Amino acid sequence: MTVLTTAELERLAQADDAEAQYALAAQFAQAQQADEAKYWLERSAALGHPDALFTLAGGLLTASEGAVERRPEAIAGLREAAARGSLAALRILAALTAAGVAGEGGWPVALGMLREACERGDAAAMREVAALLFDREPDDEDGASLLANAAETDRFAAALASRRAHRGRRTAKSATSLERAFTKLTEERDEIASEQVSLAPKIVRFRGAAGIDLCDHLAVTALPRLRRQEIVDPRDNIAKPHPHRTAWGAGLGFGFADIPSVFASQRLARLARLPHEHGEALTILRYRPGEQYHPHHDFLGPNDPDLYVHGQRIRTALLYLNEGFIGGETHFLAPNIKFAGRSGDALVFHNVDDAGAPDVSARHAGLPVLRGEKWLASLWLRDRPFAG
Ligand SMILES: O=C(O)CCC(=O)C(=O)O
Repeated sequence: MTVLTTAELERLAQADDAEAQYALAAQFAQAQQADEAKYWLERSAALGHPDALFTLAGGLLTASEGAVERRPEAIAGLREAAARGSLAALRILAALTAAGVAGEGGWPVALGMLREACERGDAAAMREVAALLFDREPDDEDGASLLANAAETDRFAAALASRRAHRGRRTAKSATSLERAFTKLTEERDEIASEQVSLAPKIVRFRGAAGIDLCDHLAVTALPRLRRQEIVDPRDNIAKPHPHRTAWGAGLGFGFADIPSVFASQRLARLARLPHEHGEALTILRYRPGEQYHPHHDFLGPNDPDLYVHGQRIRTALLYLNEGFIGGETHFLAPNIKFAGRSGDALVFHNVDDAGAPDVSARHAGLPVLRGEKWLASLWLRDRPFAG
């Protein structure tokens, strides 16, 4: 492989070589020269470079400001990137379609896109399909084969396969049938049984709400994006790190959503008996020893401006992604209820009473982890569709 010098790249980029423009943009981005990176990315995208189109669209989806307003533009960019061959764009479009924010068709259309990505050899798409198949049947042969294929080139798939091996589950190549795999994904599922834990506050537990492979998928893919969690400072409404909330987490907003995270978040919304559109971004949390979430309410107080913008946070759904750690229970203070979920268990609680008023009895904490790591997916749900 010939490695071009920056001067050679610049000469080619000036001569409208889209590949060189994209490579130059990457060099500037790495050197933290954001304006130059943006300039070359935009020129490369204007010439139809699929990765440049994808990077620009992804940037719009994850922007800290204006992401909602510019979502249609981002989706149009993803569509163009996908049409020009970006499988990453096709995969995100599948997730956004399943989430109902990128056109009509929902899951059937989303699965069609994911299947196309698999047919075109996309390892990440194969890994995502495997997570859904294992959620139905942990020993699914097509899932095992897709994950084994994906693990050859995809580091997340390799990590997931090794976790499966650790649990004594096979991940081996066999004759995969995408037709059979995708047919299984459209079959009806049994309802997940619920158990009332408490009436005041209203807390409901669901055993085995998600398969362990799906839980692992959420944790493993979130790992590189974890950052210290923050709390909104009521004095200036700016989120900041705070000693009351020391876990690390990653919000899976639309720019970071994938098919398994949309699937998990829709399942949690269903268990909470609210439309998925009411959910905020699913957040993956990791607590290491000593980390905790001090006692707090999830409802928004009357002085919180967000209450008037996005509505009340009426329910919380937690999915426990692992087990085996010591400490770290979810603790409701009065009545005194401590909950240590097993991998795949979910807990749903109401933050408001039947009249919609804040329910102070739902005050809860994530107790400090004493040994090991606790992994959790958390979904806060509003009283109206959450605009993001
Ligand atoms: O970590 C826990 O068990 C509780 C998490 C929590 O309090 C929340 O997400 O609101």
